[in-house]
Amino acid sequence: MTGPEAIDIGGVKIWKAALDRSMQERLMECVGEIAAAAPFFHPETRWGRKMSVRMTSAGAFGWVSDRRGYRYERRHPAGMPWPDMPSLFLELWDRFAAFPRPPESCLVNHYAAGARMGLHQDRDEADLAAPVLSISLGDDALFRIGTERRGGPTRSIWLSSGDVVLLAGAGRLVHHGIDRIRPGTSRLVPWGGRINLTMRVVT
Ligand code: MD6
Ligand code: FE
Repeated sequence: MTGPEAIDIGGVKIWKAALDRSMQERLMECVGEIAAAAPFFHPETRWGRKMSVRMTSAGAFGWVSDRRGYRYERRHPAGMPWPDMPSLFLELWDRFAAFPRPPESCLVNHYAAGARMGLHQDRDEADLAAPVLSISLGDDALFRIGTERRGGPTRSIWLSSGDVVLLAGAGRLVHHGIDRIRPGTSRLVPWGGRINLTMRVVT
């Protein structure tokens, strides 16, 4: 049961307002526990620039970036293993991604005012047939969706707290990014700003 019909933009499925406030609060409790065990950090790019988004992860693998480039790792940059994937995240995976393999990583992104994420493809995973599921929590964000080809036309849609996005099938490799958030549009996130959860099969 996924709830109301999904919007389809270039193969990307978007369920607006799919998660109610109490589910959003339960997800934020999970995020608080993950961040307590594996603190948010500002990854550095290969070129030595700090990303504006802060990140941490849960599950067997986490996404990291530093001077050596970006990749999945079994440990947080500070050395601890990533916290377990919360069972609530697995339930959402079954409900929206409906893919036979469970997610091995949940990347947790925090956007404070001014943070953004450039257009990119998610293609660091070994099995590109496995979908990527994304959950938005907190402040509204302007999500840009392009095409599989770099430099193709793009469309933008505002994502709000409780919206669910699925990159699967024809939409799995489209370029996408966050142009900006609208600070103060939600009070869900205790630190303010926006949290995005992305669950993936990595191996
Ligand atoms: C974000 N999302 O919403 C950035 N990736 O903050 C992503 O990069 C993303 O929404 C893969 C699948 C869905 C996504
Ligand atoms: Fe992405």
